[in-house]
Amino acid sequence: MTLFSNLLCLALAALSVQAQDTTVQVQVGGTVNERGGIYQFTPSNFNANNGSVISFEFTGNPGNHSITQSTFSSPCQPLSGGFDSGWVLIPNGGVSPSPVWNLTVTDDSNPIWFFCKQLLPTPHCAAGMVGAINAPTSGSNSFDSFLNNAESSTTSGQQVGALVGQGASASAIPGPLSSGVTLVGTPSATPSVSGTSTSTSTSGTTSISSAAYT
Ligand SMILES: *[C@@H]1O[C@H](CO)[C@@H](O)[C@H](O)[C@H]1NC(C)=O
Ligand SMILES: *[C@@H]1O[C@H](CO)[C@@H](O)[C@H](O)[C@H]1NC(C)=O
Ligand SMILES: *[C@@H]1O[C@H](CO)[C@@H](O)[C@H](O)[C@H]1NC(C)=O
Ligand SMILES: [Cu+2]
Repeated sequence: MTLFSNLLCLALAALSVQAQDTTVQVQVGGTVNERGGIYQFTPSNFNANNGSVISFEFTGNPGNHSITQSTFSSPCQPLSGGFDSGWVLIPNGGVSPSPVWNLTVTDDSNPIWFFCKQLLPTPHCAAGMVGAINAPTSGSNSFDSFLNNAESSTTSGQQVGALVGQGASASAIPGPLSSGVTLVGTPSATPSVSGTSTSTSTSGTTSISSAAYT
């Protein structure tokens, strides 16, 4: 190898190391006129290496959404011991800056499935508000199959989860919770061991003028 190609190899190695810790920005919720409408994560199907941060931005307004871990076979049921952001209400017109929830991938060897557990005014999961990290690109457990499962779901669970999930974890609740933003069902710091968490703690005391999320 020449000196030049050695240097090139070193530079490429440095680049590929850097590429392992990426940030993926995902918009939570949309608007009526957007392709896909209100009930969506954008992007909803992507890959992220171990150590990558998924930055969920609560931009959809008005919106009252969650990022809640589920499983391939039960897309609209919170996974016991799974991650959960809680419901974050964004008033009509949005807020600046939008609240963000940072989720770090801690195991990229298995797919990570998630959904929005909001039921108002209609279950968002069955409306297609689901997402996947590191899902197979094809086959019986691809993202498209997961989405189909979600869209034919007749029930949607609402258990409160934790910051720490399976294969991905957050170290903080969504923030900032500026004026007009409300967080309901604050996730616990550690995973729950049973599937039926009884935690109903809430935080965020600011109220908004519109009573319900339409
Ligand atoms: C992923 O990274 C975490 C630290 O963020 C580390 O604890 C874990 O062992 C890593 N897992 C793999 C499979 O590399
Ligand atoms: C999310 O991560 C970004 C980049 O590190 C940081 O600036 C921001 O404060 C984090 N937000 C929360 C709520 O943890
Ligand atoms: C947001 O959704 C949660 C869960 O459905 C609900 O408890 C809360 O009242 C909603 N917030 C508003 C302002 O509608
Ligand atoms: Cu939603």
